[in-house]
Amino acid sequence: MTHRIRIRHGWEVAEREVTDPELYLRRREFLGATGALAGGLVLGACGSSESEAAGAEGAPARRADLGPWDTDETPTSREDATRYNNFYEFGTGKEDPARNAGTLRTRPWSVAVEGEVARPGRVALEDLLKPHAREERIYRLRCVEAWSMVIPWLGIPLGEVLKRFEPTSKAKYVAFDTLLDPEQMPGQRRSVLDWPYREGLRLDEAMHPLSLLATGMYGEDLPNQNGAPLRLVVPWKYGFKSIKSIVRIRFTAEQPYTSWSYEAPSEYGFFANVNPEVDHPRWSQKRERRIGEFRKRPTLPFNGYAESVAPLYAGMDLRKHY
Ligand SMILES: Nc1nc2c(c(=O)[nH]1)N[C@H]1C(S)=C(S)[C@@H](COP(=O)(O)O)O[C@H]1N2
Ligand SMILES: [Mo]
Repeated sequence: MTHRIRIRHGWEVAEREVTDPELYLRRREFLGATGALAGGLVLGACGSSESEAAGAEGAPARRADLGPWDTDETPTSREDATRYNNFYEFGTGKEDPARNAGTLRTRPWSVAVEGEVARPGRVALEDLLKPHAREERIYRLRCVEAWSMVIPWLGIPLGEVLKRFEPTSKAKYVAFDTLLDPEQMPGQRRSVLDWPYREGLRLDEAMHPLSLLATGMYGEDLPNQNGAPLRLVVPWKYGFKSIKSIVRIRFTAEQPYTSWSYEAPSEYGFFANVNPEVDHPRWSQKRERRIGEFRKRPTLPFNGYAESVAPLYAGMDLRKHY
């Protein structure tokens, strides 16, 4: 891996953050050299939301240090992103994961690869990550509960990892499991969900260059409460699709079981694409509260990534398949 000194991001010197010593002292050296070029074939793919945010004519130029997939919206403070979490394995309160996730042992860690693949097996985390350069991706995260954040992740494109296992022609979906261990994850002692937490994607969604396997955020390794040591980030879907602390990847011919679509089928189905036109049974999804902001802002179709991901759903009735 090569080292690269990154130019200091705007968010690192945001006015409300300069007094935070943790931010002030943060290293600016990142692993991974190809971030700015990776996915360059679809340059400006996030353009719709960017131009919307900036206004049409005379819009300020996009910062030169941003990669093609990055939003230039101000990232949420690291403090908020690591203290306001959903990770039911450590409790259902927003501050429970930060308080309780210290019991999770993230090393050694391995991932079981199963199902419709030529190369199944158990892979040590280091071996899973080794061939790939870690990239930074600044993505919006929209929770189904109508709050949102902007998070600078560190990770590797999911599709590049999945390809290495050589999915068979029968593989149409990919399923992910979180660790099941009530000793390390005290929330699993209560039957809040049918543990382990499980999620899944259609294979073409998983192969989309926006889909990220994240190992870090804010220039450092993931804190446990954010899904260490390995989590999914699928920024055009509601946050619950972005499963944390992954121990199993399974390729399937049929649509896999997913925790939330099973737990609350009246709320969301398998796809769970962010869609301001489809309300939650108990609230509207038209607007969202960006953590750290006062006024609500409109929610964008596919969370602002429509230009690059809408083609995945061509011909599908998005009011039915949500
Ligand atoms: N295993 C597991 N993964 C999970 C969850 C969870 O409870 N357990 N919560 C999901 C939800 S609802 C959201 S919004 C995001 C939150 O990620 P963050 O805490 O890193 O912001 O994680 C998702 N992944
Ligand atoms: Mo969520």
